[in-house]
Amino acid sequence: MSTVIKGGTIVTADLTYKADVKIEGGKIVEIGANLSGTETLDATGCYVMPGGIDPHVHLEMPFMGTYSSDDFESGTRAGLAGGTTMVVDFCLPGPEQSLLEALQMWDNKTSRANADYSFHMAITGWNERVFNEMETIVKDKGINTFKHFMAYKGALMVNDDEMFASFQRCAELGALPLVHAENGDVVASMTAKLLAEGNNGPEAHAYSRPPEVEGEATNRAIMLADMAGVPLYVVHTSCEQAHEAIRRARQKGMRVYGEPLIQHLTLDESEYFDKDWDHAARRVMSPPFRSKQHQDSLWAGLQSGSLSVVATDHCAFTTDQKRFGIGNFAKIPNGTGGLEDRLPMLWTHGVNTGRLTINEFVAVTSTNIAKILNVYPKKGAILVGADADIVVWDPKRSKTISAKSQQSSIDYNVFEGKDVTGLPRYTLTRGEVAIEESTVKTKEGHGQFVKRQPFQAVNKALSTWKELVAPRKVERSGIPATGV
Ligand code: DUC
Ligand code: ZN
Ligand code: ZN
Ligand code: ZN
Repeated sequence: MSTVIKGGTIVTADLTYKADVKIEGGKIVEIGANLSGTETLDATGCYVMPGGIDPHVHLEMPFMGTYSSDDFESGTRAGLAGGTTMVVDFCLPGPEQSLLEALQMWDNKTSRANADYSFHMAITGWNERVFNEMETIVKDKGINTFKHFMAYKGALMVNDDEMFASFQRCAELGALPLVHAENGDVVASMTAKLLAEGNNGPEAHAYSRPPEVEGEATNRAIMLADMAGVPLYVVHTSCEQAHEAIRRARQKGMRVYGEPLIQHLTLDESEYFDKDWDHAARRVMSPPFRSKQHQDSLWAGLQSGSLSVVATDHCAFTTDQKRFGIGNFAKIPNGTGGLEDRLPMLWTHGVNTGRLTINEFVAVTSTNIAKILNVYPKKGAILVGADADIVVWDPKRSKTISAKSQQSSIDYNVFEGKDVTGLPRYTLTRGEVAIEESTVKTKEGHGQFVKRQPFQAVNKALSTWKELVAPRKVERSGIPATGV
C-alpha cells in the first residue's frame, strides 16, 4: 500500500519545486517526477508542505481551578483540520509531585490523540529529587526541554535561584530551558492594587501585566541563561520590550529563540475595551493582547529572523469557565484557542499580505520548530525518510472562521468572523489522510509520543561567564585588623 501526492509544488523552509511525493509505511520514500502508487492524492494548484508543528499547547490542563476544555482528542483534531500534525504539550508537576509521577499522569491523557505529540516538562519547584529526575526525563523519557514560569506567583512560579539552578542543570544535560517571561511579583502587586481600586473587569487583566513586566523578565531570563551557559527559548513573546532583549542577545551570539503567537500577531488590545464582558474575558490570556506597535515589532521579528517560530499557546476555556472571573478578573482562567486557525491566519496575514515568503511560512510554522526542539528531520521536513506529516495546502480555498464549524470543543472562537484564504486540501499524519477539505477522517489513538533526544555539546550559549568570574583565589599578606 502506497500513496502518491501528485502534481503539487513542494515548499520547504528553503526550496520551492514541482515534484510528486510517495509515501509508504507512514514515511516519505521517494520524491520525484511521475511517481505512481496504490492511492493518488491530487495536489494540482497546491503547495505540499511539512505539516505544522505547534510547540506550545495546553490540552486538558489543570489550571486556575478548572481544566482547559480541549483534550488530546479534540485538540489534535483541531490541529489537523488546520494543517498542524504535531503538538507539544506541557507536563506540569503539582506542588511536591515528582516529575515522573506527573509525566505518568500526562501520558494517561493521550490515548485518544489523533496526531503525534511530545511534552515539555515544567520545573515548578526545586529540590534534590527534581535535580536527579531531570536526568531520567532527558535520557530515558525523550524530553529535552524544561519550562519555567516566571509568573503565576503561589502556583507555578519559580524564583530566580530555582530557575538558575535548573538552567545550569539543563546545560549539563544538553536540554533547552523555556521561560514564560513575566515578572510574577510585579503582576501580583499590580493585580492587588487594581482590585483594591475597584478595577475588576477583564480589561484590568491587561493593565496588570504591561509590556514592561514581560521585557524585564525576558531580559532577566536571558542573562541567567547566559551565566548558566545554556540557550533559551522564550514562549509567547508578545511585545517590543521582550523582542528587543531577544534581538540584543542574538546579536551578541547567544542562541535565544522567541515565539510569538498567532493571536498576538493578529489581535490587539482593543479586544478588551468597549466590548461586553464575555467578549473581553474570552480573550484574557497571559501575556495579554498588545497595541498595534507591538504587533508590528513581532512581524518585523519574523521577517528578519530575530523571532523564530509561531505558536498558539492553545489553552481553550468555555464561556462558562471564563465566567468564574465575574467580579474579579484575576479568576478568569487565562487562555485562548488557536490550534485550528494558526496556519490559515498566518498565511492570510503573513503570506497573502507579502510580509512572509512561503518558505518563511514553512520555517516558522514547522521546520524551525523541529530543529529547535531536536526532532528534525523526522518532523518538519519533506525529505526521504521523514515522517509523512504533510499538508497539501490550497492557497485559493477560503472560509470565514466560526465557532459553529470548528473542531475545538469550546463555544466561541477569538477569530470569529475573520476571512482566511489558504487552507488544507489534505492533511496527512504519518501517511494517513486525516483531513480532506472539510471532511474530517481523523482516527482516535493514531497519535504517538515523539521522543526528542538531548542536544550535543555544541548546545552552549556563547557565554564568557566562566572566564570572567571563575573564582581566582587571592593570596594576601597584611590583612588589616578590624577597627573595633
Ligand atoms: N498563559 C495563558 O494564557 N494560558 C496558559 C498559561 C499561560 O501562560
Ligand atoms: Zn505561558
Ligand atoms: Zn502556555
Ligand atoms: Zn493510524
